[in-house]
Amino acid sequence: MSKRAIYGGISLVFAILGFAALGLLVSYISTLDGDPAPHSNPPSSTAESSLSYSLEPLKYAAAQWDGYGPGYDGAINNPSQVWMSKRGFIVFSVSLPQEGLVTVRTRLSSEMLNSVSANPQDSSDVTLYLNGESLGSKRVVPDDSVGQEYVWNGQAISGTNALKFVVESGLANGLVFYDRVRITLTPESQGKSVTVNSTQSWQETGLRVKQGDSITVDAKGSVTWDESLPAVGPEGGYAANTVANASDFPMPEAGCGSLVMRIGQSKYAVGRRATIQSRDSGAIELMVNDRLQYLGNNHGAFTVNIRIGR
Ligand SMILES: [Ca+2]
Ligand SMILES: [Ca+2]
Repeated sequence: MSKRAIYGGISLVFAILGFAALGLLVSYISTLDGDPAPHSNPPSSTAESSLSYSLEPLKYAAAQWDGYGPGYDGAINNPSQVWMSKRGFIVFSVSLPQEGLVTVRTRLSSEMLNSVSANPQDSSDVTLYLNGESLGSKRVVPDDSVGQEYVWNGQAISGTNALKFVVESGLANGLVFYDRVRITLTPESQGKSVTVNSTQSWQETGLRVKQGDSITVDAKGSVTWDESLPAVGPEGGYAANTVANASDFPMPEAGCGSLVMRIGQSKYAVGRRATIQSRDSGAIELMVNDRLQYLGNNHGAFTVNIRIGR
C-alpha cells in the first residue's frame, strides 16, 4: 500500500469520526429545541429528616437568554459546564413530597465566550426565585472556568416547585453552572398547638429544639394585661419599655401583653407570627409580656401553633 493510500485511509477515518461528532452535536441541539420535560431525581439520601435532590442543569424546564446558550462543555450526561450568555433566565422544576425549608446550592460563575476574566465588572448578579418569590441576589464571580458555590434558603411547597435563576439587572454577564443544582428539603411538622394563659409565668410547651433550629410561631386570641386598658392581640400594646418599672417585664423591648418566647438563655418577641433561629438548645417556653408580680389581674389566653424545622 502506498504512503498516499495510507494517508487517504487515515483522513477517511477522521472524516467519518468528524461526521459522527457532528451527528451527536446536531442530536444534542435538537434536544434543546423543545421544552425538556420537568425533571427531578428521586431523593438521593435521607439524613435524619431531610431529603436531598439534585437537578441536572441541562434538564431545565424553560430558559431564555440573549445571544447563546444554554449550551454545554464535556459529556451531555456529565457536562463540565452549562453556560448561557448575558441576560436571561433558566427555570428548574422539582417535585417535593412536603412543604418545608429548602437550601439550594450550586457552583456558578458569569460567562465569557471563549475566555476567562478576573475583572469584577465581568461578574453577574444572579437572583433566585422560588415559586415567584425572590430568595435574594448574589454577585457571582467572573468566569474563571471553576466558579464558586452559592447558597440560597427558602420555603418550598408540597408538589411542584419552580426554581428560576435570573440575570436581568445590575451586572448581567451570563451564567455558568459547573455542578448540579442541589436541594435539601427539611420537611416541617404540622406543628403543635398550645394555650398560653395570661395569668401564668413562663409556660412549658413540651417542645425542645437544638441551637440553629428554625421555629415558626403563629398566635391568635386576646388578653387583658391591665384592667384599665382594652384587650390586646398577640402583637400587644405599646412597648413595655415606655411604662414604669419596664425592667420587670420579661421583654421590655416587646409590646405590653404581647406573646414572647424563651429558649435557654435567649428571649424572642413573637407577636402574631415570627420565624426565628434558636440561639440555644433547650425547651420552648411562652408567656404574655407582663410584669411577673402583676399577672394575677390578667384575663384571656393566646392559642399558639409552633412548627420546628431543622
Ligand atoms: Ca466560558
Ligand atoms: Ca397585669
